[in-house]
Amino acid sequence: MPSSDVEEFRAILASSKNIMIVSGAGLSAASGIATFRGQGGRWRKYDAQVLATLSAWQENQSRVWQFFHYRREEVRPAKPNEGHNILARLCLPSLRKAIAPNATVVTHVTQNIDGLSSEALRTITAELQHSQHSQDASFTTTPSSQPWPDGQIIEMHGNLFDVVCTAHDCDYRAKNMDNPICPALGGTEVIVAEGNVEPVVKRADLPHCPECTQLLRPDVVWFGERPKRIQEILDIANKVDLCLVVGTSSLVQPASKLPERVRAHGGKIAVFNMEAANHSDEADFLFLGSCETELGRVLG
Ligand code: BJW
Ligand code: ZN
Repeated sequence: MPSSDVEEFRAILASSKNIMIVSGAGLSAASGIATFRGQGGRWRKYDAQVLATLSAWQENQSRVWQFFHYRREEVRPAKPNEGHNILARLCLPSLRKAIAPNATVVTHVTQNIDGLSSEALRTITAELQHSQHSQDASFTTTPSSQPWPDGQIIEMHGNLFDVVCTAHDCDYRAKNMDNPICPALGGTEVIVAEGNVEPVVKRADLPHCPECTQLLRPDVVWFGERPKRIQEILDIANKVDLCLVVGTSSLVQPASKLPERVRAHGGKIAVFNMEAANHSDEADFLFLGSCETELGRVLG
């Protein structure tokens, strides 16, 4: 049975050299973002899981773009919560010294596409730079471009504000913060569309590539697609001696398999979740409760 002994956990944390955090939608719940499988895991009459597929996209690009436009507008005003902030502090050497003095690398692999973990890290780093803590001052967070060990946050399922061209012979990919992303989607986020009545946005009015004019899609990872930087993530998991699994149902591969990989070479697993989730009985530690409060209580 997993332990919930805080002192025992802190001793493991203090001796760990390589630490990995694997987070999911529960981490952003306190920021007002709906989880995938909990209450709010539906949009209009659709299951979010069904819309996060290539076949949903192929069947109805207007609907899938409206879903992602809705989620961009949900996330836009959201702010990182205490859970994001605590994990960001764990990623920064000068701020983790007291609790993880032996850690040389802490990598946060998030399944979330809301960008809030990166925002927390950026904000705390800027505060550090401002107060001239030179040890961390060279740290920058350009999330998806930095190789390990410097890129401490990996958004393995992409980011809501990234777009990619769907043309096979075009490699256009960009950050897009436009509000709305195109005029035709503006306002569709407030339409509930009961029954079969839903707005149809013509293909020509959806976001298009500025380089080749083909359709753009959100640069997120749908079922059946290869997660971002997956080889790098697997290499990290092969080396870490402590893995914190935070706010994820651990139902989606390959994220759900990362703890198993850590355990295979003797690494420890600590789960932080509102309730016992998939695989949590195999963990070394289980801290039940909301992660924004439990992370603070347990990590100190
Ligand atoms: C709190 C809390 C609080 C709440 N505090 N806790 C059979 C057929 C077809 C495919 C497969 C198959 N079997 C396996 C597969 C593979 C498939 C898969 O796993 N499917 C399963 C569902 C069966 N996986 C894939 O296809 C992946 N790709 C892949 O495997 O490629 C092959 C490959 C592997 C390795 C190397 C190379 C190649 C891709 C998966 C992509 C997932 N995409 C989505 C959508 C992203 C875009 C979008 O958001 O729209 O990602 S699906 C969705 O699930 C989203 C999430 O990131 C992901 C995980 O969800 P998460 O974060 O765990 O959220 P919830 O809602 O499930 O859980 C929230 C948890 O928080 C709960 O436990 C709560 O209790 C808790 N909680 N409040 C603490 N305050
Ligand atoms: Zn293009």
